[in-house]
Amino acid sequence: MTKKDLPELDDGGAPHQTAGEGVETLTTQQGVPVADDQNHLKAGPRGPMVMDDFHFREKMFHFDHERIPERVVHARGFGAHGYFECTDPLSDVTRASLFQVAGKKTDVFLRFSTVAGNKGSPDLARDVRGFAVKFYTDEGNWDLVGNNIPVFFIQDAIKFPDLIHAAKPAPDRGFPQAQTAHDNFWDFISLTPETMNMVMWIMSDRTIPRSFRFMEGFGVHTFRLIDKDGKSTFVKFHWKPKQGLQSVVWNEALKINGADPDFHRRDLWDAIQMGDYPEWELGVQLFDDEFAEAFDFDVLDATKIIPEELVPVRIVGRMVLDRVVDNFFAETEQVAFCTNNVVPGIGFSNDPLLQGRNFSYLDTQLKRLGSPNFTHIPVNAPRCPVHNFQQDGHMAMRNPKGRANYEPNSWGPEQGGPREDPERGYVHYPEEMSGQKVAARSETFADHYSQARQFYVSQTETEQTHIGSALTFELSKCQEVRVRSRVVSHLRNIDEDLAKTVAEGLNLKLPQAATPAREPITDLPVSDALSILKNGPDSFAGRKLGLLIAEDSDADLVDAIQAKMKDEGAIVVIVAPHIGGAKLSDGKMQEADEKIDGGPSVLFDAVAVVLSEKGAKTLADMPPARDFLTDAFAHKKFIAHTDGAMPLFKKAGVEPDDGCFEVSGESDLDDFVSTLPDLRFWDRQP
Ligand code: HDE
Repeated sequence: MTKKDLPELDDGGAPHQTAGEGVETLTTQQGVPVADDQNHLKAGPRGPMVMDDFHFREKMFHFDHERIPERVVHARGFGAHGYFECTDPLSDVTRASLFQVAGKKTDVFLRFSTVAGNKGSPDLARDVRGFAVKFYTDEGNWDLVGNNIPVFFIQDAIKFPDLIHAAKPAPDRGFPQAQTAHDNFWDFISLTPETMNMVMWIMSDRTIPRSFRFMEGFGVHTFRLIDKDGKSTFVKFHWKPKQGLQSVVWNEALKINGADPDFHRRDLWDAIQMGDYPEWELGVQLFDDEFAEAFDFDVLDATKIIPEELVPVRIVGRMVLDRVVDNFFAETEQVAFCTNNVVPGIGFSNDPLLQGRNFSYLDTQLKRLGSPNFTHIPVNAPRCPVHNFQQDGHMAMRNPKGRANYEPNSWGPEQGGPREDPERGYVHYPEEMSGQKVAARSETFADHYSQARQFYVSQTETEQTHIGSALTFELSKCQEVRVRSRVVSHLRNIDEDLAKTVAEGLNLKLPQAATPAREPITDLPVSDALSILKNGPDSFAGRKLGLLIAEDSDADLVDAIQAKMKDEGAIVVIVAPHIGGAKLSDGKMQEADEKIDGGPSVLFDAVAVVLSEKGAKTLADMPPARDFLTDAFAHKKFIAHTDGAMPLFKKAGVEPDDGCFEVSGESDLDDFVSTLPDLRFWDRQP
């Protein structure tokens, strides 16, 4: 086919468009204009390739090398730009420049992720979410590489490769992908009691968030803040979403993965593109050596939290995400977080997990990005001056200027390059050190069950049920009875009822309790901050309503629902039997956003079924329409519906309850709308 053989299109999508009139000229990487990008160079139209074709060879060579190794963990991620604004200066405890003055803004790049799945895995896998923030401060980049859960599985970094191997697909068969519901994972867990607190968190709805926007973030480890006189204060970092906390239910998660495997990244992209910028508050828990000494657990043990009721979270700033990336690969894929990226005023503790991470992240960037010059990639480059004598290497974008690439030198201020700055420079906290060189675990890390219990008893009854069901589900996927049994033997040290529920769910004889290394504390107080449902939203803003319509649906009601949702700051997605829409009661066509089989109710936070009797009868014969309703009902969503919708309800076997609101006009909508911030009608729970 030559260019002139290509068809003319009348919608501007001409496939043979050539440069000119505002269309740039295609060039090679060398900038040479390209004349033909449809055919490679041949010896005659039907002949073999001629190797002179530098354009073809360069294009194919570049394509062949497009992939870089995906992250060994947290491969699937999604990033966005924004800013951090200091609201309550921390100058009393740190010299870090971003915390000195209220109102000071610092650019950030945030990457959310799942941990276990590969780059192409679905968003709603039950998994911990990464919450990694790069602050481009004016004294260098600070990376707070956190998760949406404040504790971790293990206490010492040396066990990380084992944990991850156990969680990832089994080496002999290469599956299962992006899930922990398999023998290897639970085998490792059951033999590693320090994971028990984390097990409670991962079996809770924290690991099936509704969206990145509705999750908390945590720095996990204890860090140090260091003031201008060198005094250190311990700190734990917290991100609190302004949008409130929200998760999906498990059956919904499974279905979302089929309906929209990109559910989370699409949600963030849409919110930012619509100008509904997600926001988090940054909070700190500050404490000193005295508190650390007196605390029931070791503050260096990343399997423990410090309850907010014990050390309150002081809000010191806000982060707003207001810009999507220009290019996914250049930014989200190439961003390189390193826990050892700290700035003056922020320091490390001796948490043995953090110490190991400080080696691992730098090392992994070299593997992934292929050069020590990964800091030259724009998303990784600091936005403050960078001067040093490091040079060369693959892909160097900047090298020392002038004559000197060593120090000391005598080439003078113009040619001699930069020098150290004892005043402004980073100084490590001069912690006293003593002791033997040992591969050992401190005795103070030995309590594995007390905080697991505290987490469990801090949940609402609904949430406790979900934890029991999740454990039963995951262990049901383990084929080895000994693995199931060993996990239940640990649960007995956490909560006897939970252990019984899971054992019954598995048809398992209740095993003996595992022998604890240290007797658990069973009366740690309830901490409301640990529950999602106790920290839900106070409005329906930023949520989605699925509005199901068909032929003859009440036009006024459709308008009224859309107007109300707009007032609430929520989004309406119109679902109809056909994507072209449906003719409403006023004879006008209402366009649809989704055809019924592409817009299942799992994608929405609540639904309205506005149907005429005729429309309902048509939909009653369509399985996806029946699923729309039965799923919304089973997932305990609030449902507004017209009387006309009843034929669909009947056919779907749904009997309206107190979570269903019959509406016939605008004035009926208030009850429904004021209930929406509750998000689910939990009383429907069987
Ligand atoms: Fe990571 N982790 N991790 N991790 N981690 C990585 O770094 C590692 C841990 C976390 O969006 C890797 O660039 C070790 C805790 C996030 O790019 C790697 C240990 C927490 C991300 C690595 C941990 C995290 C990573 C893989 C045990 C929460 C994604 C690719 C000591 C506080 C960052 C990469 C992004 C990524 C190592 C444990 C969070 C291999 C050795 C605890 C959010 O370096």
